[in-house]
Amino acid sequence: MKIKACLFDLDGVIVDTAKYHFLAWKELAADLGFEFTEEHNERLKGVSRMASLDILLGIGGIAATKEEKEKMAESKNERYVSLIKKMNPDEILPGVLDFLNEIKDAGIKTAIGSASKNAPLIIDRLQLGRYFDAIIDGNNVSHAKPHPEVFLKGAEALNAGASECVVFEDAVAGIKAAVNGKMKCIGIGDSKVLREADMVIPGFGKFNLEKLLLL
Ligand code: B16
Ligand code: MG
Repeated sequence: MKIKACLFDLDGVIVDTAKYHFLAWKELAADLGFEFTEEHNERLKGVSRMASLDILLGIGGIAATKEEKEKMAESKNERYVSLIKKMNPDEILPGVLDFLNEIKDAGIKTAIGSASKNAPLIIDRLQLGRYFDAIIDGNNVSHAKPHPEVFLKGAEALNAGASECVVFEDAVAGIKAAVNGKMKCIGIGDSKVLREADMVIPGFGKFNLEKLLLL
């Protein structure tokens, strides 16, 4: 295929922010009087903030009004932001920078396609701004993954057609979003979980442009 653009999910692909989400959700759950485990946290990957809160409240068996939920989400986000503010470029996942440099040199356009409303702050903390031609995140979309909106907007911003894009995703909902957008998709993680991806890699460590072009 002719690749004009690569669209990258953020958490789990470029950086592991799931550990910070976990700490912040765990504190909220403790305030509410129940334990939130790492296993529970797996269910929140790639899921929007409010949908994540609904899952967490379901685990705790807690009912809340819309106003209460908004306060809880705000307090979780304050904790989360205080953690990600301390991030630095050393936290970029292995192989990511080499791969970004390689595809930029080859003239391939790049965009972030993330559910996170904090994506601009994270990109700034990681000093990755110059590597991305567009950032589409939770602030720019009205439909969460598996709806393809975030990737379709990314393609549009890069002036690329869906058939010219490759999506990099770590979450099942994100892979489905790429499939729904009729885009090729490379899963980051376990091929038994990310079944709908066109190719699955454990990370960018041993990945390069030559392998991308095999798609
Ligand atoms: P925020 P991604 C997602 O990022 C995370 O995987 C998910 O756990 C989080 O709830 C979501 O962003 C929203 O994040 O609360 O910062 O808006 O994987 O889509 O880059
Ligand atoms: Mg992700």
